[in-house]
Amino acid sequence: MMNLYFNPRSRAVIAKWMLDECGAKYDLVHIDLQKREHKSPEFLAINPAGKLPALVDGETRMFENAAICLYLADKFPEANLAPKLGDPRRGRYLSLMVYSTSQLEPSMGDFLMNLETAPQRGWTDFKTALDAVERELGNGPYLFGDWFTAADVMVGSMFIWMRIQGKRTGRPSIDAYVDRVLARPNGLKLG
Ligand SMILES: N[C@@H](CCC(=O)N[C@@H](CS)C(=O)NCC(=O)O)C(=O)O
Repeated sequence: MMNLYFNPRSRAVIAKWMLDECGAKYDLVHIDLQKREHKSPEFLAINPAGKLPALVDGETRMFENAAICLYLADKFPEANLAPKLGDPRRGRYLSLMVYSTSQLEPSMGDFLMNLETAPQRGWTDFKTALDAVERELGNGPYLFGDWFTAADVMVGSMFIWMRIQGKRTGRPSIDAYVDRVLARPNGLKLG
């Protein structure tokens, strides 16, 4: 059985959403952030960054949502959430997975905290990130057309995070996309 180290008020909800999309069986290990259980030596042995989520699957330990989602999509091929090895769409899929956390997440963080994004950073300003997502989404409904993939879990959850903070992007195609991913039966819920 897999263990997801979890707190409902953390980004661990992203990995949980992915597990549910996969139809995986797993146990939640509740981490009390107030008690700083995520900084304990036991937890740091799983995730040296001391952040949620973390996933343990037998001998495999994982941290970072993007890595966890990539791992789960490959572990549950029957859920059909990722282009397989050799599929030409795989490159764009891997790029979007990494982009979601390396550029979209920090640029959104800058925006939400009213920080300027210096061009020397490894990510763009949020307006440029929105342009990029709009372009990749095209007419949708998902990032790979009709096909819902793990890339929608990662990219979608970033915008759901923004909704939870009470903010919308103001880009009609992205806001409609967020409504769509929020409507998934196994998906994240606001509030
Ligand atoms: N990029 C990481 C972000 C993880 C992260 O920032 N987790 C936050 C919760 S939302 C955390 O554990 N914060 C507690 C802390 O840093 O003390 C991921 O996607 O896994």
